[in-house]
Amino acid sequence: MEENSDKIDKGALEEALKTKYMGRKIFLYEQLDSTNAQAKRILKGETEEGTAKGYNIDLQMVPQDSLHGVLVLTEEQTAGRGRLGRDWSSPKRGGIWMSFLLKPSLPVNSCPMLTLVAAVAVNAAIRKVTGLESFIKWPNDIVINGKKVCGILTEAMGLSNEELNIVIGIGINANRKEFPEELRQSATSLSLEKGCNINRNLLIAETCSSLERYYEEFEGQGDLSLLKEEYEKYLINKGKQVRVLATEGEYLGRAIGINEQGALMVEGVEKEIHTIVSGEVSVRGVLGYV
Ligand code: BTX
Repeated sequence: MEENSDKIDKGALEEALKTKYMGRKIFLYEQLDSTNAQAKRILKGETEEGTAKGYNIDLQMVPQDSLHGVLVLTEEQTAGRGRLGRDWSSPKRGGIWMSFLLKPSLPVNSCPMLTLVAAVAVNAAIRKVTGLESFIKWPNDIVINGKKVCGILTEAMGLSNEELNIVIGIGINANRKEFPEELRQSATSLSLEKGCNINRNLLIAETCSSLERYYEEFEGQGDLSLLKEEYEKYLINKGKQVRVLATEGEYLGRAIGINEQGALMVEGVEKEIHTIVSGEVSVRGVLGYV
């Protein structure tokens, strides 16, 4: 494993890529507000307005039909976003802040499942490239030793099935060594866990491969039935007591797995089964984050 890969390098990345379309067109920037926001601008053909600071290696208008699999990458985000308007800390270098643009042949209501597809894919890529024992915290986090190493934000654009576009934003704390005070208890990085820097170019390329593979399984099936086993194998919550934080209140239960649509199944104190749909609620461990 390379000790000191301090820059995302488009050449190295392309050399390592083994995909048909995922990440085959790369937009790489020194700094952006948010790769999800930039992916949407690319989709709308607004990129030449210069909203992104820094350099852009491959800035050209892209025909709409070739946008499937486009990868937007940056070394730093000034306004990285999490779910529900939360912030995502994305300092310069050290991280992998990226978004994939997809034009799925699936109905709009299947979009939330893509977050789980991406989680399986990133988890597999992290395990393969680093050898670290990462797990999935439902629905969208990758954790190592109980701390968050990656978050995923999936957004849909276009209201009809024909116009549907998806942006999958993935933030991985790769080689960063420090976190702001408020994240120290809950966040970690691959390099802190591994004890050495990891090769970000290899991890990005491997994420492209694994996302393409799992995405095709998902698209062929239209739900998560082919990925459920793999997702549950690495689901850190599985079999554990969880606290479900819903708008109507908080309750305890035991996470038993997911269904084919990606909802978390939680068994309540009276053995009743709750089907928890992502976006509506948060799930925590009884004593802490996982
Ligand atoms: P989330 O809403 O599940 O998690 C956001 C929460 O995670 C924050 O409120 C904070 O507590 C914590 N947090 C913030 N930054 C970090 C970090 N770097 N590491 C660990 N914990 C953190 C998760 O949302 C979805 C994040 C997606 C980020 C990617 S980066 C590329 C793309 N562009 C963009 O703007 N967002 C996505």
